[in-house]
Amino acid sequence: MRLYATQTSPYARKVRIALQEKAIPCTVEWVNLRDPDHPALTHNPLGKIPVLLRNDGSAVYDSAVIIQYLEVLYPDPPLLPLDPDARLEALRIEALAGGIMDATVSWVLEQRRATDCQDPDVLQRARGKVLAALAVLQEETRLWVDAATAPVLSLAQIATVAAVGYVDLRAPDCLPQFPELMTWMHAMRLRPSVRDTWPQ
Ligand SMILES: N[C@@H](CCC(=O)N[C@@H](CS)C(=O)NCC(=O)O)C(=O)O
Repeated sequence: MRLYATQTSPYARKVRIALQEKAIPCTVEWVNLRDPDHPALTHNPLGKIPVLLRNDGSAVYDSAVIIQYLEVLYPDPPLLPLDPDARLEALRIEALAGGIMDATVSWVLEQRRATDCQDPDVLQRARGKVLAALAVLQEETRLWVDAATAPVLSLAQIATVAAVGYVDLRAPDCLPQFPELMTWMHAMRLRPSVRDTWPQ
């Protein structure tokens, strides 16, 4: 299998951590999203990464679908609980973390516009979403004190690491008001799958 990714994409990082946690062999190919002919475009008409290319040549996207595919193909060790309520809860946290990624990307794109073209409402709304969702994730991490040394990370934890890591990269001033979340993230750096995928 081959994964098209960039080193900073939080969506791709979620998949990269899952691959490493499950010890699934996969070649990672870095993509330059500014290249109008980048290879992921051949497989995903939206031109977005991550894209997982299966050995039969078919493609799987987006990150949530790729994780579900990996979970079916390699059920051991599981990233999701079997209990329906616990499973739903994990998927909710994955969606919340995905929302942080989306809102941070919107904030970054708006910031990159010329100052006089930036819409303060867009900036404020995006930042408000990030802060509100980080507060919820901080509550979740209180239950995950042993995650750094657990046998395997859960999908909820993986998605949290990817989302908070991306905020740390792009909007680090959002984080100091969440000291427990930052402490948890710091501890998670001990884990090879987290350390090896740290955005550069
Ligand atoms: N919902 C998608 C989002 C993927 C996404 O937006 N990826 C960004 C990189 S961080 C991308 O490929 N952007 C290029 C583009 O939109 O053309 C997922 O979870 O995979």
